[in-house]
Amino acid sequence: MNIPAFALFGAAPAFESPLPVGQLYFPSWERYESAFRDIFERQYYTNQGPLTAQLEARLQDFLGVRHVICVSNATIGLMMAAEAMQLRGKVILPAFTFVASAQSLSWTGLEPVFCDADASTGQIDLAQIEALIDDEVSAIMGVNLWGGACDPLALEALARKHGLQLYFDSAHAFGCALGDRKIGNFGQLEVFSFHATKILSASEGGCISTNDDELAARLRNIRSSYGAGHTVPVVKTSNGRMSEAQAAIALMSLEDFPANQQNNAAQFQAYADGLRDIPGITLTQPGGVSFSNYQYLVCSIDSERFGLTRDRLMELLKAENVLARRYFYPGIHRCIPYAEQFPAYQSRLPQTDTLCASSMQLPIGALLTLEDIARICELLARAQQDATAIEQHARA
Ligand code: T4K
Repeated sequence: MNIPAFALFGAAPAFESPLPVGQLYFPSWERYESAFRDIFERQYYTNQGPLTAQLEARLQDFLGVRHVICVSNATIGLMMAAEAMQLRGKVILPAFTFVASAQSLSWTGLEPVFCDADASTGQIDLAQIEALIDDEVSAIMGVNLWGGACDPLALEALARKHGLQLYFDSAHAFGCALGDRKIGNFGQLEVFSFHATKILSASEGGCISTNDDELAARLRNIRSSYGAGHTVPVVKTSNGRMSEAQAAIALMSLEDFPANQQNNAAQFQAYADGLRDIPGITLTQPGGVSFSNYQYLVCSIDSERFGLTRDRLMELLKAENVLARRYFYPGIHRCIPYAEQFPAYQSRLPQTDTLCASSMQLPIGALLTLEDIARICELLARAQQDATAIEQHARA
């Protein structure tokens, strides 16, 4: 049998340099330099400076929300949120999310209650939440995944029915909307990430949005151990402040958001066209929203139909310099400390386990062109056609 013509077996890689997943949209060096010169001339670098204040005002406008509290990253934002909401006991959240969602609860002395996911969307399975509610549960944390949403309206109704608090980890959902209501306006508050891999980037950063004045005042006091300037007493403070350097990048990124969203949408469509006829690979559409940021390109691999496992395919792509990733892996219920603390979840979350075994994230964002995407899809089509030979040679 001929050796399949892939870099894994010695051919030249399809791409000269690595194509990472992650948005990585950054302003030009000239814009960056000019913004930083201003900061240095002002000699005011952090502690709620003028750029942070401007960013908060612009984000309030953009999201159509009463308060935005900028923070140093979304992980801190989630920890601050649980404290500000004065949650007690247990909080229900999906197991199919980034570990920071659950870790924010552990930091605040709360117990995560893991809910299974919907197999086709990856979002929390709404039908399974009610069975998890008991007297110790004080809140639900919805997670809006991959530029889609986890049906926030249905979650609001469910939380109301059971007298539970509700908030959202919207790290993936900046700029998404449901009709004329932007993500950022649901539940008591929402937390966004401005990590470099996200569409709105401060390199590191994030924000919390809320329409609740009291909660906003508490969050501002929790954000800073000093200098918050408000009068709402809180038990714990921290340092979740955003620096002026972060705010400067985020302001430029917000300006660029419409163009970057359009670029993502075009890239997503190019993947949809290129993957449509390949057996065993299904693109996950960002459902539950009327407007998506298309921040992630996630597909699921059916190894029977494709002919290769997801992990073999990732190995093949990596050799071609396409840095595909598992997303998420493993499910939080299998991560330390939860696997040891709550072993019963190992057999209770079959859809999460299936998603963890089959989901694959492909590059989308600033570093790619539509031609690159056509080449990635072509590689995937060839991999599917040559699957038997690839598997035999890889094993050998
Ligand atoms: N909730 C959810 C649902 C989340 O997904 C996240 C984070 C959070 C909460 C917490 O948000 P933050 O506290 O981070 O604001 C990444 C990101 O660090 C993280 O933001 C993201 N979600 C998580 C799912 O992924 P890593 O460690 O897997 O990414 P990393 O650094 O390996 O980057 C991905 C790819 O991009 C790599 O191929 C390398 C490349 N890259 C990355 C960076 C940062 C670059 O080429 N340049 C860069 O500057 O966590």
